[in-house]
Amino acid sequence: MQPRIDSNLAIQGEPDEWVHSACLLCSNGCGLDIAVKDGRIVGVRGQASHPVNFGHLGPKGEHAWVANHSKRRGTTPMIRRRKGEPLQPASWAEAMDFFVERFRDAWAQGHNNLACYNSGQLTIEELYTLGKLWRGGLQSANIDGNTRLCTATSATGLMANFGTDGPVASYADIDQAELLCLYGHNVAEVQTVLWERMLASKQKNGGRIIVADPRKSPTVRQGADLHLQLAPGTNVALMNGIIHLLIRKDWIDHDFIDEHTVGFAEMEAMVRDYPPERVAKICAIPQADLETAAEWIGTTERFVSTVLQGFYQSVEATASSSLVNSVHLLRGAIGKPGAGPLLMAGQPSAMCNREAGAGGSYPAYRNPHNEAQMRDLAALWNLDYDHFRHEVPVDIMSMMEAAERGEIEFMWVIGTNPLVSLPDQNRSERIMRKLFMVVQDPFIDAETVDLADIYFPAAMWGEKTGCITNADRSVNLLLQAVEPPGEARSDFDIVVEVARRLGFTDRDGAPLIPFTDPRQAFEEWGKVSQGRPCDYSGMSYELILEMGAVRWPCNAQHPRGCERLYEDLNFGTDIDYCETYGHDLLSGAPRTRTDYERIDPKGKAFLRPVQWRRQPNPVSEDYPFTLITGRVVYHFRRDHLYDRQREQADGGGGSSRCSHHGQAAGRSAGQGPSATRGCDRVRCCAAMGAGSAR
Ligand SMILES: Nc1nc2c(c(=O)[nH]1)N[C@H]1C(S)=C(S)[C@@H](COP(=O)(O)OP(=O)(O)OC[C@H]3O[C@@H](n4cnc5c(=O)[nH]c(N)nc54)[C@H](O)[C@@H]3O)O[C@H]1N2
Ligand SMILES: Nc1nc2c(c(=O)[nH]1)N[C@H]1C(S)=C(S)[C@@H](COP(=O)(O)OP(=O)(O)OC[C@H]3O[C@@H](n4cnc5c(=O)[nH]c(N)nc54)[C@H](O)[C@@H]3O)O[C@H]1N2
Ligand code: SF4
Ligand SMILES: [Mo]
Repeated sequence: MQPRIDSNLAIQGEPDEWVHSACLLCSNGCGLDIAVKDGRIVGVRGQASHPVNFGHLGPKGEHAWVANHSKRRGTTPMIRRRKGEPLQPASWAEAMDFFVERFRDAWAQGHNNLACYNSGQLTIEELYTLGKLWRGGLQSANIDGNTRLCTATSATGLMANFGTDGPVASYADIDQAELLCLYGHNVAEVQTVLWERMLASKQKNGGRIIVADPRKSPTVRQGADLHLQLAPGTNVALMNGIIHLLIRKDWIDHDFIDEHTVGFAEMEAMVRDYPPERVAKICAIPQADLETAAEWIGTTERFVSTVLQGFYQSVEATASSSLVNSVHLLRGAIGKPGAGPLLMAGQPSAMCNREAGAGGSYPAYRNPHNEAQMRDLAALWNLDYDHFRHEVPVDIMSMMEAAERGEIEFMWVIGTNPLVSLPDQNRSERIMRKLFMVVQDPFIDAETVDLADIYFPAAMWGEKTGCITNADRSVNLLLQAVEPPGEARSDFDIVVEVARRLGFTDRDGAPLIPFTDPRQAFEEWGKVSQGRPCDYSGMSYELILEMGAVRWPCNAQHPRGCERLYEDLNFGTDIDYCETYGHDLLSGAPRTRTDYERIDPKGKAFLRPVQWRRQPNPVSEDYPFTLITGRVVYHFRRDHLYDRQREQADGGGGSSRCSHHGQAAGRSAGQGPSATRGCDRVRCCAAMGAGSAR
């Protein structure tokens, strides 16, 4: 992709300062600089040398900063002393006292009476600190991230084959690939800059693109050479059909399979049931399309497969995603330039959520069932192992069920909007209304704030410093550019303050959270992650600033980061290294260490065969539609744009101009809250790969 500096500036002339940062609106992590004038953010420009985006920005990256100026920003803490009363402004001291009082009350009923639900929107410093507070201080497993709704499958799918989480290939492989397979990934709308990079690769390499999606999405329309327009819910059948053909045509790498995998005989036996005639019927696609897909995959050396919500948010999510990994293993197309699976993240810091241990995993992909790994963590945190409670992670849906049964009373929500995004909104609302809710969000009008008993106003992007890891393991550093509005404070500062007030200490009585600024937290995280797959021990803020972004692992062996995992073909499956002992893909039953001992592949990868099952609720006369996921490129909240317009009317804003075509920014009304359009410039972007205006 050729460098090009996209920008959106609301002032004439130069700002006072350009501050190094990255876009925080999707997992692509495009590098940009924030323009600051008179202490306010007035625009952004892409970083031409950034290894992710080479200066390109999509519509969201260019326009997101407008939201910082929203009139709906929370500027003071609020508390609701009794249910039914309105939220009242409070000082930080008052709000913190109230927090600690109610936290302790709830804690008196047991450590599992509290829950923390956080986010793939926070920095790794924040997530690490929060995870340490919860897992090391309160020692509760009731902590999860909204990543659970998003790309948890990416983690489980990777663990199923490779023993640990960790996206395998990187964007550098996309540049070199001759074939890109996009499984349930509408990249043209959701990661517009990655799409430009894919199209550039296709052009340079004379490559091809296969898209598996029930819809003729913008990705299909703009770039697919083959569209597998499968019926929703048939991903497993599709993958089994592809694997069937790869084996039947002998497009597989026998030496690689023998030396580096286990499970081939079972895989071969299972996919015999998936001849193309049958699979074409199940998936409702032409048999010739399936055969073409298998042939391209079977005869192209350098190919990368991406996977996103069309697989993760469909039935049999882990199984179908794992089968994509298996295709790469069968072809020996992994761990070398231009070849590998890239199970995508979606949210900007879903990766950090998984790495740091604030979601459904322990810090640095540690296995809570492995005593040595837990001893190691206790030692790093200077906790007494004999009293270090490390229970099996609990997911948010299980926490909601526990809350429904009255077993959880206190919930701390940070950087997510569960009233809108959790499944079954009515039930979720009913449950959350019963709880003591702490909601920490930059926006006072985030729906979940309505349910808050305490509202903490959070600083947001541009107003705090910290690192964010993108979908291909590239770690960005986002520097603070401006002060947060009013009394808003960073999530980092809030979590540190909570830990101090709750008095969490290590085994020597020293504060459990000994640091007070993000850099110190980053350094501690470097030590805690050392020796694990997501090893940050060789990384520093300085290195990230120098390189633009650094891919983990970054350590003595890879002092400037690592382009792709498993180049040595040693996978993370060894019994003492793996993140999980796994589970049965059909029944979900977990495997114990004893089960694993019998199958320990000691660094070989698993091939995990799995049968396709008819989805549990197929269409019927009474229920004639299947609803599926489908994002749109224009993704702004109406009121933020409204505020901007008002600001311009007030004379505070200046004008926003298209950096390519000089068009003035506009706003289309009446498209509903999440479909307002940023500017006509977006249309120009769309023509270049940012999806099409609807
Ligand atoms: N503009 C914009 N960008 C975003 C976001 C946003 O909200 N707006 N959100 C960010 C986040 S958090 C995420 S997770 C990513 C999501 O990024 P994507 O996963 O790419 O986006 P989706 O539109 O959710 O789903 C992708 C495609 O899956 C298809 N699909 C549905 N069911 C099936 C199925 O059964 N099989 C197959 N093969 N495909 C199916 C849909 O038709 C859709 O085109 O986007 C990120 N980027
Ligand atoms: N029906 C349906 N439901 C879905 C999906 C779907 O496709 N369809 N997709 C699922 C997916 S993939 C995802 S990722 C989830 C997303 O679900 P949510 O996590 O609810 O998504 P967001 O709207 O991004 O909410 C993020 C919140 O964090 C706040 N925030 C932003 N920056 C900061 C910060 O620095 N600090 C703090 N404290 N807060 C901050 C924002 O103001 C916002 O309120 O939804 C899931 N639910
Ligand atoms: S592709 Fe993602 S990270 Fe890049 S500018 Fe767009 S929203 Fe931001
Ligand atoms: Mo997501």
